[in-house]
Amino acid sequence: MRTEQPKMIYLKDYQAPEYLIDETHLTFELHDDHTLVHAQLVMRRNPARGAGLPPLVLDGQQLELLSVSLGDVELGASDYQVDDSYLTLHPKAEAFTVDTSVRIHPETNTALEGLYKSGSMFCTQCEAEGFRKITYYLDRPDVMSKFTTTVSAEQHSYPVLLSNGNPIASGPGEDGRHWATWEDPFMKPAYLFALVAGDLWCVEDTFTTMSAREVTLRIYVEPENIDKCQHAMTSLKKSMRWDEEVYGREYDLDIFMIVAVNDFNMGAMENKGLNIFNSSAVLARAETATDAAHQRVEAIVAHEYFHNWSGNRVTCRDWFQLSLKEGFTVYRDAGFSSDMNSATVKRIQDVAYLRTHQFAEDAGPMAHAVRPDSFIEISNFYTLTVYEKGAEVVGMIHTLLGAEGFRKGSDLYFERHDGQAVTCDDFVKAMEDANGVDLTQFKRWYSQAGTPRLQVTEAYDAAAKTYSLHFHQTCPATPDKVEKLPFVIPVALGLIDAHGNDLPLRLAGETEAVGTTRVISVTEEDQTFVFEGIEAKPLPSLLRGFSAPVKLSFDYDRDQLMVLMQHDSDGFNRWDAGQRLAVQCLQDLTQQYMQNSTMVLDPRLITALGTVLADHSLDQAMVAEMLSLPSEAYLAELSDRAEVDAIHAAREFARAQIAEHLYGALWQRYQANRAISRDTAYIPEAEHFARRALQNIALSYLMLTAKPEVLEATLEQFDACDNMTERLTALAVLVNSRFDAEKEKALATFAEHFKDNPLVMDQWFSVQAGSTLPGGLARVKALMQHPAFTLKNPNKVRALIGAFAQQNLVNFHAVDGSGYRFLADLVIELNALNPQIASRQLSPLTRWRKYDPHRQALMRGELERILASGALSSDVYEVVSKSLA
Ligand code: B3K
Ligand code: ZN
Repeated sequence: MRTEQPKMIYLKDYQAPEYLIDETHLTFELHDDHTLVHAQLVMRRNPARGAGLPPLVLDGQQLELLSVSLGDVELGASDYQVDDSYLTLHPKAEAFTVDTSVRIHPETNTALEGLYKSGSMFCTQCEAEGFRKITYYLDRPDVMSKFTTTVSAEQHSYPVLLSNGNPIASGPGEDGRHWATWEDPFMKPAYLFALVAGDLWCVEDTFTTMSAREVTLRIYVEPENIDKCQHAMTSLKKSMRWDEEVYGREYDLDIFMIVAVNDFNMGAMENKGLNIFNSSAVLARAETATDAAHQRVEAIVAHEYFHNWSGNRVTCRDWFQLSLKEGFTVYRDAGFSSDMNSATVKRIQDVAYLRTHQFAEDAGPMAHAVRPDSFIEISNFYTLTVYEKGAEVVGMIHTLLGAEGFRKGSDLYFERHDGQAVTCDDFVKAMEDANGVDLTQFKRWYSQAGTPRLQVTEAYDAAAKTYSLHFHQTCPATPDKVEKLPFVIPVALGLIDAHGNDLPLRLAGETEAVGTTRVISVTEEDQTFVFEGIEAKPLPSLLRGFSAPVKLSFDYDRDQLMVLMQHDSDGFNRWDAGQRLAVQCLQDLTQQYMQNSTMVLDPRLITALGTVLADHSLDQAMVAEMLSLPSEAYLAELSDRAEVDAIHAAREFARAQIAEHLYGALWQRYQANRAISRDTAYIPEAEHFARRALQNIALSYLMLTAKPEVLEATLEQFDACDNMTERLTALAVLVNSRFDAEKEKALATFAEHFKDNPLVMDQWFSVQAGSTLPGGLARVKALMQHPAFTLKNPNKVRALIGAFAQQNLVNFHAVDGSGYRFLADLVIELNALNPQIASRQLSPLTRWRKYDPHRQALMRGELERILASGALSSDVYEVVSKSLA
């Protein structure tokens, strides 16, 4: 906990380090009640900082300093200064060694940062600034060093001792102990350091790289999970091949290891050669993990693997550049997932997520640029903006340069900066230099926060046969800046004729038409593009594939949206037209609810969805996506004032109407797909995901009718299926129904069967936390008393508290403020246990300005209560204080 007001750190204050650490030699002595860490740092003055020998200020927190030497001389207390955060030494020569010994307490570390224990195993999490909780160091990403690590521990409890790089020696020690030494030949910053010790089993495989080197692959897990590693291993091998084929990137060590741990603050961590994963991002098999979980494992394994180049070989100069590695790596993993599964469906899911959550972040008090200018606590900046919007920015560069140009740029980037710690500007510069283009204006995407709005209007001149599209761009003010300069917005578009066909596109000044999808760059506040040779007024299909992260508006009427839904040659825009139609219809219903008038759903939505459902030529995953109405959270994001009760009532009314009117078609597709599922062994592949996706969304609609035959089908699916995808949907459908006896029975059977599998119990908690039936908070509070629940495990917190506060809007926003009070109490408790998790859970309260005055006052009151609650971590302090500002 901080003792003084945390201070803001600014990008503009960046300075290269005063000293460098060429070599880092670490020795860990792990014990049950403490750990001793000895560090020998081979250091020198950074020549780039000029002459003189300023004080050497090493970062260090929560360390008990036992001894410190400079060269061969052990220092006395008057030779150095030490406080809560730093150890200051006074070097006498350009080059020298520093030796420190410290005692730390991983066994009581509940923040899960630095060295800590997850169950019986030791593990580390150092990014961003966790290494300073292990030893005194220059804990900043531009200090890169060659690491050698020796770990010693009691042999029986910790037979496996791992660190980065290659194993070079090991042997027995005294008193039943043993040791192992690892050497990492690649220079790396401290945030990529890792250590693991435990009683672990592993699944082993090999991969032959493009230059015919054989790499050993190992996935380490606790013995009971050894049967759940195959999917991750397959995903790893696919990722390694894909990165060679698509980016020309080869793996560089002789061994690549993944370790699964149960207590982890996020998804996974790309430590060099030794990735540490949340077990939820590794373990997957049919019986225990859903299709979504399988796809998440594949994507995260790929993401962390891809960091070996985008992040490790080329790393960040400072933490303001975080998107350099994260935005780019998300872009890379999305490309991989698109190639492994349905590209359109992947794009739809990513955009739905971005528009719902990142757009909300961009419109809230924590809004920041992809490359922020300042922060108090860097852990708070592992955000949707840095990751997902950052990936969109890289994607726009790809759109502007084309696939070949982009690859030239990425090749140059990796080659030019291998072994360096660089900036987002360096990334863009490589793209510019490889393609001879100027991206100066484009770079505003890195420095300006907020989601741009793009208003499009049309004009058709029948006599001249010209069709003009006018673009007007604006960007709302964000806490950091009011006035924004125009962005470069690549808009992929097409024009559709009366028969639903794409027209060839010829822009004014061109002699012939080029293609039917064109990317135009909107670079000014107001800009018009004229298409020639257009025989009749067309229907525009705008922002195909969501070519830029903007809010595009065009005055489509509902009939036009129905045409786009059926005929747009761009799959993404077909889906998006359906979403726009649904949003319009749901907004009508919301208004009707608020005015206390009878709700009437526009029959065109039902007709449109009926057409989709009847189209057997469409990818079934696409049908499932098109049948999914925009989420309550997205509808809330779209409105100036989020009327949660009205939004919920409107959406539930529409769902019930759809279920009633399309009952026959839904039932037919449900039964056909369930029959195939019944006869087919589970396979985690796209076509099977698609079948189950449609089957499951059909079932969730059907259950709204509460017909006995649907109940029977749900129970059959729950009991007889062989996989978690079908079982969990059946459970969720029951939990959201009024069949109380069946619901309780299913919940009990499920919990009894899976009580020893924490990841499955997480899903059991989530399904209940997400139920929008009345009484949500009481259910969540009761579940917190369940023996499988603990606030110390981040997955449990996310599964129960996160699902409730972030997905169960009607219950969380209960008008008496009970949901807010509950969350604030938890944040105060978590603040002392695990600041990163506390700060993440806060985010629903930060959006208080979106609600009615009564709720605003309640939410603000809770934020003020947190602020006044005593010693806050910098994580929680930053989010609360910025939200109240
Ligand atoms: N680089 C890590 C994130 C670390 C978060 C630290 N608070 C995982 C990833 O993005 O791959
Ligand atoms: Zn990452």
